[in-house]
Amino acid sequence: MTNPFAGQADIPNREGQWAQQAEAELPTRRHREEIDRCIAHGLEAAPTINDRTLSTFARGELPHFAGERGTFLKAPFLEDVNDVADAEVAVFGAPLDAGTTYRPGTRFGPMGIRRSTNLFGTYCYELGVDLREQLNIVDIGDVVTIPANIEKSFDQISQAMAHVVSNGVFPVVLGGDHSIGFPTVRGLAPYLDGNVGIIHFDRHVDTQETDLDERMHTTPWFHATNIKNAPATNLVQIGIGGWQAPRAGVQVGRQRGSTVITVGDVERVGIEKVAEIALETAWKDAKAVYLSFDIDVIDAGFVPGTGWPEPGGLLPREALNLIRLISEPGLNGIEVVECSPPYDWAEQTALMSSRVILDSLAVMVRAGKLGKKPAALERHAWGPFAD
Ligand SMILES: [Mn+2]
Repeated sequence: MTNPFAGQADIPNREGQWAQQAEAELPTRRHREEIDRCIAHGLEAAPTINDRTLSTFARGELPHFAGERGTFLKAPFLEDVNDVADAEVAVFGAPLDAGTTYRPGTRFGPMGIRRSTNLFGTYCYELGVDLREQLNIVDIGDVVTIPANIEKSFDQISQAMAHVVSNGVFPVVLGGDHSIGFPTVRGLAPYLDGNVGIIHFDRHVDTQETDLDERMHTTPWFHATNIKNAPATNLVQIGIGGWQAPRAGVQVGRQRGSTVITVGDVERVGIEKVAEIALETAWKDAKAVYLSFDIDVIDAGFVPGTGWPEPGGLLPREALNLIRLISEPGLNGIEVVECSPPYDWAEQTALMSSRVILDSLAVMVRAGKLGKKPAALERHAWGPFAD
């Protein structure tokens, strides 16, 4: 059918038409170089990713919610992740909110957590530790996640985690919603010569099989504890309670024998006793312990910027003291999840998220569990523009 308005309705010298043609004249060489560099420095994507121009770690333009170059605690940024073995601790972001079932926004979590650390120095008075002096820590940027596909995002996160731990480096993961708890443990577990215990701080048990027909942020421990060397009997969950504990998840915990400690338990027996139980449970016949800290375990009044705020949680002091106690014997990895900057009015949720990581690392340094590898200062300079 011919358009009766053809040739009449058009605008003389239409810019839209000019631009449509002009794009064909623009070069693409730099973009192709960028893709090559992303893959060289950020590794090829997981096998399930069809678009082979994507990498595992974000090093270029995409995705736009990842890859900001400000680093955690202004630690050195490691451009080429193939060199990660030079470091003792590698921080990376898993910017994902495809697993949220209420408030989204955790895809901005890594960015928000890193930015919050601009407030902190590298020295902690009462712990007597200076991380800049004592710890070889680098930031290796963010994982390329696929917002429309949670399973592909999981594959990317597992691949990133596997890269770090297979190089003998201690992983610190900036979430991301709590669905990442499954792919992080899946990436870590194969590299351990024994069982891994999980110390899980949360208001929610997160042990149901699916939520809204998918593996969401309410489900990581169902799937993680299906991994052969990550048994539920080594899963200890601290701070559980309130009105958001789906009964399906409670049933799974009962069947599999996970250990649940409520906020009431913490109040009744005190943090020393709770830490003792947590360590005993997580380390029982295990070779490694992973810390998964959902920031919503802290009372919602202190951490508004989170996906599922639940009033009545731990006080910040209680949470930090627990972190210090459970970190003392040494951990094998840390993740902090559910920090959602769009809901974080005054950045206090991000600040609490970074404090959990900083206090845990500092205690491990003080106890001699970390800080064994000298900092490669010649190669990776500290500072805001380190590159
Ligand atoms: Mn939670």
